[in-house]
Amino acid sequence: MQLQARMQLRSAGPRRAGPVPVRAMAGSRFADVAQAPPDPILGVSEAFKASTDPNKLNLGVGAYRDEQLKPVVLSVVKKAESKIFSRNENKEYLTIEGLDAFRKATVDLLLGGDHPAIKEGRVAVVQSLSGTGSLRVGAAFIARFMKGATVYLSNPTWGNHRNIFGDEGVEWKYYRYFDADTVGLDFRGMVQDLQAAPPGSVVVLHGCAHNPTGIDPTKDQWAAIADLCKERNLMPFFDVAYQGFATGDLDKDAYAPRLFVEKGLEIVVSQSYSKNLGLYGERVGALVMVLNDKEAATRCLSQLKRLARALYSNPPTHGARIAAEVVNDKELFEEWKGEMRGMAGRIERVRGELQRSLESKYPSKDWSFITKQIGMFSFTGLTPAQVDNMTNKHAIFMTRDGRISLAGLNSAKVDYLAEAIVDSVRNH
Ligand code: KET
Repeated sequence: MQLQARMQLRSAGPRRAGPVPVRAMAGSRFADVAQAPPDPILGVSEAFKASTDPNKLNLGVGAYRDEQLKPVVLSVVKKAESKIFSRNENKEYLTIEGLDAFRKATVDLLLGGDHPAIKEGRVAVVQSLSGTGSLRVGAAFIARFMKGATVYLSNPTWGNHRNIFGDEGVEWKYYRYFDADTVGLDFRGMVQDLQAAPPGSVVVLHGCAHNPTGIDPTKDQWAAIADLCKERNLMPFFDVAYQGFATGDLDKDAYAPRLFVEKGLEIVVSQSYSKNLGLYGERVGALVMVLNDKEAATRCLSQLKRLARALYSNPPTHGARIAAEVVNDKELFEEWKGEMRGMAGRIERVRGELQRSLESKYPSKDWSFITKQIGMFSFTGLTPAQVDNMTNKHAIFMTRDGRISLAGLNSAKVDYLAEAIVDSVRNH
């Protein structure tokens, strides 16, 4: 519109004398928005930051620390970054599905290189925003293409699973998983619940190092779960956030998803590089669908892209370049395996130290569960009241379900932690 014409339009209304009175706002239009509760895991980090206690210890979030309790940037990551920087690459958008070198690397890591499913083109993969973003894309896919399906989550599970599926409007239910009496897997309960699940349901399985319990099915149990999924036509959705942290070996930790594929099952997998490459803040991960049919994989990929486009358009470059560089380079890959063993080994060592310290301070109680559990966490069985005592009296920050991250513990703090646990168990 011409400027003159616009000015005429503007001056067409009745003329006001003086400035337009502005009425004071009564309050915000959002005054009725309720306060959301702090996140059960990341909220613990916030509380830890706010604490001024000199003895404070953060055993909340699952993030690896060294013996000085400092965050770690892996040596392979630094090497990969210097290679990346020397290439002087641009910051253009990636494609919606992400960096091709990363997509290849991530499927290789999951299935083992040269897997027939890769050669046969029946794997759909989108690089996404770490484990959480990948799970969310998977949840959006379920909401759109598996309408009415119920998602079964282990009881207990990582707290954010409920939000991720719930926020997509996907109905979720628990299947039994943890047996507090044996501090082991309630395999019978798990099988019964999955047998009762309607065909076409989705079963979320932790690929390895179950969070928060640290209890994984045995190889035989995995085989039985796979057979059950086949018989009952359940879709396995693996959350692989700790590959390398269960045994210290990246291949061994991919046992379950590889077994399911070998048995001819179609699987969906979310992968995260937060923990095993220490790329927490870079948000590197993938949503992978290993299917039995190439055309279906092509069409599913097109729909995953459609979903990702509306959620975040396309994924970030830097972390994907790092992961691709490490996995695709033979030398760096070998070095990473060594660093992985180092991280897993340090956690295993403090696990043993904690158990021994507890045994010496409170010998009448059985503490052997601590070294039976695997991965980053120990599920201590502390009640919410006992956890409150741990935090309020001893400045040990942990989640209220009784989980402690052993990745945040060092030898120097083992006795301090053990004393706090004994005090909490005895007196609360
Ligand atoms: N799955 C599981 C089982 C998991 O424990 C986490 C993170 C994720 C997925 C997602 O991580 P991402 O950084 O989005 O790739 N767990 C730790 C951190 C968190 O809660 O966000 C934790 O349990 O402490």
